[in-house]
Amino acid sequence: MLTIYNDLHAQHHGKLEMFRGEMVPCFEVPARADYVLQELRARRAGDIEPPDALDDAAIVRVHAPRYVDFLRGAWDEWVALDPANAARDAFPSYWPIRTFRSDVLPSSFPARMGLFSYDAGSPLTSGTWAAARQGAACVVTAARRLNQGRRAAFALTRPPGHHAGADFFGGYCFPNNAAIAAQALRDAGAARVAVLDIDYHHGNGTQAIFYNRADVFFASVHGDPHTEYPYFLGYADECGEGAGLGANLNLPLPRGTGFEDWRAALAKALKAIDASGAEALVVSLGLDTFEGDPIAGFRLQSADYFRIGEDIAAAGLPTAFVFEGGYAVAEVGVNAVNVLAGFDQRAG
Ligand code: SP5
Ligand code: ZN
Repeated sequence: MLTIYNDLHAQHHGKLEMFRGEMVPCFEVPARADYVLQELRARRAGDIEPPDALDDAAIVRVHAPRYVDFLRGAWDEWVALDPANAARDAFPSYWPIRTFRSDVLPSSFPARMGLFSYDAGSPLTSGTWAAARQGAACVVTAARRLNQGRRAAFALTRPPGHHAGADFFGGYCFPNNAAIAAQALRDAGAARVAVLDIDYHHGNGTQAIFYNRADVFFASVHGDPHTEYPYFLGYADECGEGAGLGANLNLPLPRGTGFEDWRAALAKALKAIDASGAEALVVSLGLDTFEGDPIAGFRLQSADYFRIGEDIAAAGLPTAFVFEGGYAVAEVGVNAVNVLAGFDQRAG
């Protein structure tokens, strides 16, 4: 498996996140990607390359220009509020929910933090934009390698992306890497693309970005949002709308689900992807389905991840894997590389 590695990922380094009224150490840490890189190297799992230079136009294909402008300047605006802010990460405090206006772009930075976000658990740090932009470069490069004839590529990047919408961050995500990859594949000529999201948490951002489009099929296996983050999207009755009706499949599973039931849901998702006529596949590869994950509730074991890779390879599509969640830091490398190894073994 070819890996496109985000060499700038550690510039995004949240210290704390809000949890039940207090600030706790951030779960989404640079060591996550370091463990995956170490495991790729130890198992000689293929070439590891930096991304090609990015044209920011690839980001604006799925994100609102005013949101991208906001992300680009956010850290400097945060520090301009108070020089002491340089020592702490930026968080939103005010959100324009129902009955408020979101068409007006306030000049206040705290107001724009809320306009462009949906939770208080996603610290924005001094290097968030540098890391996130390089992540977009990684997924665009991975898409390009598929177009050049590769069967698969793995974008090893953080921050993750699947919770980020066209104009909001949240869930540790800023740009939506999987959506950028899917759009890049479309723009390079694939008539239809599928996104398979196997992170524990529903990929609300990816779903929302493509919800009214027929050309990108979205399928997700995740914790039931009645009890699991992100709570407000990811239900089974969300099937797409307008031209996109029928191009969205949510397969929520109860907290505590083990591999047998999880794998049956994966089979349903892959069957629907096959029926969608997709010519390429983007996998939002979250490893927080692992039984040891500190913030999630499924019970997958490390060996199960080989089977996942094999099942995905059997779909027979050019495949871009994009690293998403997975917070059992010491095991995330083994689990991620097991998926890739299972894929490579089956794909031959
Ligand atoms: C990409 C991704 O996986 N984002 C997940 C964001 C989850 N944010 C909410 C975290 C809730 C933390 N719950 C802690 C439970 C500790 N026992
Ligand atoms: Zn997750």
